[in-house]
Amino acid sequence: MTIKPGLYFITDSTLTRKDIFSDTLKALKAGVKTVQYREKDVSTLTLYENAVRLKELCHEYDAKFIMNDRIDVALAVKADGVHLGQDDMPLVEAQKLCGDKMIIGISTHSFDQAVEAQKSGADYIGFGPVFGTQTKKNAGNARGVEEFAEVLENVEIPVVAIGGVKTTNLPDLIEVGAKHAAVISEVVTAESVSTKVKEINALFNL
Ligand code: TZP
Ligand code: MG
Repeated sequence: MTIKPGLYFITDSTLTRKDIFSDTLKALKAGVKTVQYREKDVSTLTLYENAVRLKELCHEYDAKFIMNDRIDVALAVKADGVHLGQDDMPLVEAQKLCGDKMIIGISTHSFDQAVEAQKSGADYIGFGPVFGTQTKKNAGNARGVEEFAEVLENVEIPVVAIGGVKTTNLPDLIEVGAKHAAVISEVVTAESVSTKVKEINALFNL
């Protein structure tokens, strides 16, 4: 089980013009099929309660709900998946905890990490930052389109481009074969979340 092509929407409660629920609903109505709940500075109780609400919304629109960082919250709310960084729970332990029904995505920041994550059984990977971004603290150097293309050529599982992706540079990624992109600021700061989501998915011919 893995994720569908197109925009992989990630919530951001600090950048949103309104709130994560309103953004998620608009993104779902505009056709998004994967939503990640990413939240860094709230209590576990708030994370859990928000995750319950977001998962319900996603399932109303036949979309997958992915919990960022926290396997415990993902399991508690029966999320469709969990997304783990290089410093989160090791993939092999996550697989034991989550079983084979949950999607496990891994953040990767180099060609070697991408190949390793696939070898270890990730269901998909995030790769980036492909371009410069202010959204993630310490995101590291932009990896560029060339390295992203190399990853696509050598990895069979879905590769989600992330970091500074915008409607203006997404065509460059699609040209080298991108089928998935995760976008935060360009979507949640847009005047219309719905219009932006549709623009992005239209670039993927969706
Ligand atoms: N991981 C790598 S870059 C990034 C994350 C979570 C932030 C992407 O946000 P934006 O606003 O689309 O650049
Ligand atoms: Mg993480």
